[in-house]
Amino acid sequence: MVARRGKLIVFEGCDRSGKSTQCAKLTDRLRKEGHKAELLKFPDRTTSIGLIINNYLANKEDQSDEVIHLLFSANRWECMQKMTNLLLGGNNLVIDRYAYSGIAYSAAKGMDLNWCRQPDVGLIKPDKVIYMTLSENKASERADFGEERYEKKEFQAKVEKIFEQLHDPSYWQVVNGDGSIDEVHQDIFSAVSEVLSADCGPLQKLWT
Ligand code: FDM
Ligand code: MG
Repeated sequence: MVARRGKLIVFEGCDRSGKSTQCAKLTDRLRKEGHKAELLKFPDRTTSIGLIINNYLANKEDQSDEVIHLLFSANRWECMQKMTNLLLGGNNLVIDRYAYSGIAYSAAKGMDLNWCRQPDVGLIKPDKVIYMTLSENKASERADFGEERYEKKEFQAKVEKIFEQLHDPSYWQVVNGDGSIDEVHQDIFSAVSEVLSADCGPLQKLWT
């Protein structure tokens, strides 16, 4: 019998919504419960494309909006073979940001949303997107933004608007990130448990 494939769980949301903390907690929990799980993150700053992205985000290097958009997408494409192998090998993948961030952050600059979507058409489609929200109140209680490009309140509000446009209720789950780390984790874990026990069929391609 062929082993069941792993599930692709993507976390999305604005900066400071708690994605990275929750991704790590979910991965730990899945492992403790006996599932195979790996944590990945985009951008993957360790590749040569990722290094250019890192310099761009750190404001050390400029790129045109189109070029940086395509590099973020290429940074996902360069990981597709590895992701396919892991999933088909029965590993569940937890991913901190994916193509939706790619579109949201670029379109928030005023770029055409449809143009922004094209380079990511055909990536592996997530089985579930956990979209984390945060109320204004809670956002202001959290530590200040860092120094990276995009870490500005007004820009994040635009990004949020685009995420709302991308929201697809057929496979997105909105999780309110206002609660304590453990409360939010519990919400996420129950949503993910359902996906893990479901038969999601073969891997699918995004937006095809
Ligand atoms: N970001 C992230 C993009 O602009 N496009 C993308 O495709 C991705 C994956 O990069 F501001 C932005 C979002 C964020 C920045 O992400 C770095 P992290 O999660 O803060 O490292
Ligand atoms: Mg950041």
